[in-house]
Amino acid sequence: ETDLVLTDIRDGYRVLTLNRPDRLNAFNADLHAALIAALHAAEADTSCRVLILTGAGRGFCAGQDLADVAASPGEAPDLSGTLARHYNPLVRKLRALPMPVIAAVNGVAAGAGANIAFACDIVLAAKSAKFIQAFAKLGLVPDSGGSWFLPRLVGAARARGLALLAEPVAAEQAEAWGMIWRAVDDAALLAEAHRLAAHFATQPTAGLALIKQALDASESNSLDQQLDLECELQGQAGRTADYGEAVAAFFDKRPPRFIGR
Ligand code: T3D
Repeated sequence: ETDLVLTDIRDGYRVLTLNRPDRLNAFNADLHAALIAALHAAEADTSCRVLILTGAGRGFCAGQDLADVAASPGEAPDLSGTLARHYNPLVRKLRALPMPVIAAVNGVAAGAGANIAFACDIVLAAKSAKFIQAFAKLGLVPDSGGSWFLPRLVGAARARGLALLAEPVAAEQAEAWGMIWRAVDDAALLAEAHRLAAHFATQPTAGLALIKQALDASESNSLDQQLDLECELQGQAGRTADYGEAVAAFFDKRPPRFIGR
């Protein structure tokens, strides 16, 4: 059987490729299990300081595999169970990983597939890629964090339009709306993702992980709480070897050599 998630180990980072191309990399339980295992393996590898998440074939991810639902007609599907067992732990893991995660959206990202991209730290998309909040068309609710990410990324008016109309948004529109970091030419997508990953792999990883934490917490903190959190996180950042190295390199007038801790 083919690997549902391909792992390509590079110098300082890993590329994880969702690999069910004939279904546009739609999620079934096996793909979920393979992806979460690949994320745990990446986290356990201390030499891995960045992840790229992309899709095999012409799609990034078409969300939930609807064939799974069609397979048991007449039976009420336990969607809460699927979210609780699979999608929610996946989104939580992506947010909590102590390293930058780059989504390289190579083609259509629909339903949970779109929202899993938004859970990543930097979203690059091929210009031919589209983002679709497909849920409304199925009578479902944006999940995998979609109802949380959308208003924060694009504002209330656009979030409502996207969620209720379920119309595709092209990559360049997504960039213009601030939904993603950048839309790039199709042929340049992977090269750009590798360039960014190679850059991050030389950066102060522990500090980057603290930045992720600070930005996530800011979504629900008051300014007062956030100032306290910045105090605490900056204390931790200041104790990393990389901060010492950055200051030493500054005065030596040389580029820093970060070890990620
Ligand atoms: O279950 C729960 O717990 C709830 C969780 C829900 C999370 C969700 O993600 S709900 C949203 C589910 N996803 C969708 O509704 C998207 C369905 N797919 C589409 O609308 C279209 O496929 C796309 C717009 C994504 C792409 O369109 P197009 O024309 O480029 O490709 P296609 O021909 O529709 O798809 C190619 C093949 O992939 C096709 O198979 P075939 O005919 O070649 O054998 C198609 O059936 C298959 N495919 C695409 N998406 C899915 C899928 N198969 C199963 N599940 C899919 N989601």
